[in-house]
Amino acid sequence: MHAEIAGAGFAGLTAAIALRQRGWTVRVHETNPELRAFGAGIFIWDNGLRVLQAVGAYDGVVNGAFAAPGYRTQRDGTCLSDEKVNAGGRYRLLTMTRQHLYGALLAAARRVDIELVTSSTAIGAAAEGVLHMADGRRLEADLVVGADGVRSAVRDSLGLTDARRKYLDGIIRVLVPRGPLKGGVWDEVIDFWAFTPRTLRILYTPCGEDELYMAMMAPVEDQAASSIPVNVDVWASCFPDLRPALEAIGGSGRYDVYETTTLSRWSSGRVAIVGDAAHAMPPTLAQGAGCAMMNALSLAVALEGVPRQGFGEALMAWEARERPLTDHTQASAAHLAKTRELANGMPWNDDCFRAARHIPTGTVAGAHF
Ligand code: FAD
Ligand code: 5PR
Repeated sequence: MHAEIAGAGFAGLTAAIALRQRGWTVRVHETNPELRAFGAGIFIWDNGLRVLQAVGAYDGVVNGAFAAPGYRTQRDGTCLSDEKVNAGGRYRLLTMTRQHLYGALLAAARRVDIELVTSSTAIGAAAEGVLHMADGRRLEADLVVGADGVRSAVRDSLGLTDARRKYLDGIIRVLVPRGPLKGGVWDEVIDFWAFTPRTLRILYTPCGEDELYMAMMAPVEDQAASSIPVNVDVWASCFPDLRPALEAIGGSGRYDVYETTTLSRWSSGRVAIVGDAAHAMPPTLAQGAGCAMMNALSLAVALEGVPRQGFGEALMAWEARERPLTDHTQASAAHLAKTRELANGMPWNDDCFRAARHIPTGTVAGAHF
């Protein structure tokens, strides 16, 4: 069996490895001239870690990622929740730079002989198993995977998009040196909210020995706080302890808005859509990549032992089995984004953590967890 995959992000690489592990030949097309991740840091919960283990990327991820001892929410200086995570806690949560996660997945992909082509852009697909490329090529495959992100060309060419939504809140994400912010509470993930003197939020996330990821949320109407370069005095007026980190930002940073996508169906004939292309969600539960990797692995599992002519049906069974959890996670994340409920503390309940607690298809319960 042969697969052509559009997009070498977290979803595309995971699908590629999982298919290759099951005997497929796989080619992945990445539109960028380089194989690399964009953006600052990322959270990976238990479910994502299990998938990384199943595709052989776990050791590479653990080595160099950060295991915070706790996850705290603080509002106007008052601690509202402080949950132990990792050792002694109920959940495992590794934080890392996006480039670190990407590097570990890429190394795992290279170990299993996957063809990775850069500067190769998909423009669409056909249900009978064809990936159409920008250079005019028509690539036939037993399976085509659209893992080409929130603006997926593969998805749009098949008319699968049901709804897309952009949110009003946006966020500046930066990576800076930790500097003096180390030890004790500074080793925890801290969700700092301030409502006085103005409404701002910084999700403070150590990502390694010396890397700090900050997700800085400002209402769109607060132009002084949402502009780039970051206005250190404005942000330090709410978070004086973070001044050294704020000063280290310099001219870097980017303001991004949240987007969601839902599809009428995750597949059409021999074409499957995975990751943000299928189910982009607000980052409030930190499960976008987690769900992307789960669905990429379960896609490969769903086709195991299935004869070529049975793929259409197998892909519908895959969606029926896997989609309810993703839909639930996306809806919960959207609710949290809309209500700003996280300002009252992280809801450490089974409803919000259903995805984190899930044993993904294709992974082994127990293992290192
Ligand atoms: P992408 O990462 O977008 O990868 C798609 C790839 O396809 C890219 O390499 C792109 O260049 C390529 N491509 C695009 N178009 C084409 C084309 N036409 N042809 C070929 N290649 C193409 N998730 C978490 O799990 N934890 C977090 O902590 C977390 N934090 C987040 C914070 C923010 C602010 C945001 C916005 C998201 C966050 N997410 C998080 C979500 C996570 O980033 C995404 O869900 C994840 O990156 C999706 O992976 P993907 O491979 O589907 O898409
Ligand atoms: N969690 C994470 C995150 O990056 C953000 C949020 C929650 C890991 C924002 O970037 O609530 O917006 C959030």
